Amino acid sequence: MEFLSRDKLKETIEHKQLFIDGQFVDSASGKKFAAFDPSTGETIADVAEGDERDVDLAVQAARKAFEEGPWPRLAGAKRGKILAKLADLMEAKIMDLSTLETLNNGMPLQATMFMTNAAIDVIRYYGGWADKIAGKTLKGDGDVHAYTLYEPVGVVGAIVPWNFPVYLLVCKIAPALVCGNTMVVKPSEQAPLTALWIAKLALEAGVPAGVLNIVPGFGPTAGAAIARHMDIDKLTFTGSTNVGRLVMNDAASSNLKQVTLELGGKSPFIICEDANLEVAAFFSHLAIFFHQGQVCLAGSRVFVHESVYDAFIEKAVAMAKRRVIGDPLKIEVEHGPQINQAQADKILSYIESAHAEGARLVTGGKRIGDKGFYIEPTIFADVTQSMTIAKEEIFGPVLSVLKFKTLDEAVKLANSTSYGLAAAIFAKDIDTVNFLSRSIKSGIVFVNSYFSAGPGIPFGGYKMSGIGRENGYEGLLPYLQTKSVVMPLANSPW
Ligand code: TXE
Repeated sequence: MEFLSRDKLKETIEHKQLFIDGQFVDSASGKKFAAFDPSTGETIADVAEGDERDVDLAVQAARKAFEEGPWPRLAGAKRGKILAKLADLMEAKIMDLSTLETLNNGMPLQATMFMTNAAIDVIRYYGGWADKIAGKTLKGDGDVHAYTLYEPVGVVGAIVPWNFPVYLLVCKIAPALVCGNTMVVKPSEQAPLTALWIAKLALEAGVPAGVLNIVPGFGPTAGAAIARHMDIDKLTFTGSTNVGRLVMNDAASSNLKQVTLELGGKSPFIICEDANLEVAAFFSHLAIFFHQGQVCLAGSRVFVHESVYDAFIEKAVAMAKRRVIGDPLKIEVEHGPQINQAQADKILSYIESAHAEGARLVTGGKRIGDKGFYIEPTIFADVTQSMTIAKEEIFGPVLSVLKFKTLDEAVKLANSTSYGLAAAIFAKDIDTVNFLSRSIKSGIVFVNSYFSAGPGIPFGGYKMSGIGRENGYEGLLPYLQTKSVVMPLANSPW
């Protein structure tokens, strides 16, 4: 497949300003920041840098659109139709959107296409809920008639990270908008470009001006302004556990806005003695190396039964060595750069710590070249629970392989982390599968598979991996207020 050169691609980037009240505008300060291409380290666009003043303008537009505009008052089916149109517009541009995403965040184009498709599925899924969001008739005490109304929460602030800028944006805007909320979104300063384009497509699809506002900028300025804003009713955040704690504090110390958090992970794979090792190695490879390990549910710890430990490592190493590394814009490439120098340095320091603490490197372990931020797919064997790489989120292509003897030991090891986002079990025995899936403390458990969720499956964290769920029916609930209406009931025949 032929693609435009990087220079030509840069020229096609249209939307670099803030998107407030249906218009692209410069920031109040007039400042700009550089968006980079992680595979070269070069600037691809100068983007308007929003701060507290811009967030305030965006909130005013969102508030007006909520209190006075048609959006929350539209029949649900109409909002659904508009979301379906947005999905169609994104689908028509899927190649261009995915290319821009890859240019700005280094995710291999084959993975980006998959994720953009997944994002479109999420929009269609939530569009389908539009005319089905309804309360219940309730049984009160005595002669009482009561029912619940589901109402939109109001103005939603969303803070989005860089690893899946389109997909994670959509996991927030699709459910929030379908419920009738209005929004102020801050994309990551590392990868702000696709969010601006989607805002434009949303306007074209019929989302009224002021309903979806996008303010690119930095965390401590624009991000904190959203978390602290007194007129934002709800905050939804995806990012690091540390910043999750900060924004929750900000939400609490300002107006106690409701908070949903999707944070880090250290997801375990448990590979039992009766597992199909080919299948286990395939999914483990995908789970740790997809997007260079920059995935909240990366399968970064693999616990393998001692009887199949060596055989698993042999397969895992062979697959890692075959991985095609290179320019993420080339469709055959599976492994691109890390997002930036800071993340690459952090990953390399984890690799050093693994050497120092006695883990056995079986493949990878080095930076590749000096242009862009490439790191080899890396696997450490003989990792023990006390080592730093077994405990902390690395957010890079580094797999820790540990050994277990009994299922009880596997559960104990898998659960001995402050995270609880996802897990995988590879086994054929149904009793083993049932025991493990009920014992593991995580928001999602995959059996003999991984990543195969789809928009109808709720996703979110136990423990310090987060609060609340995205996707599925549960993903709607954070964007709704439940109001109970209660009245006396006279002359009821029942
Ligand atoms: O995340 P940050 P970073 C983890 C992963 C990674 C680490 C650091 O371990 O190595 O986080 O990545 C905004 N108030 N994940 O630094 O800083 C920021 O601008 C309000 C896991 O990129 O958490 C961006 O929009 N907002 C994760 C968003 O928060 C603030 C995905 C996330 O940035 C802020 C990404 C502040 N004070 C990283 N400071 C996942 N769960 O998938 C920053 N932000």
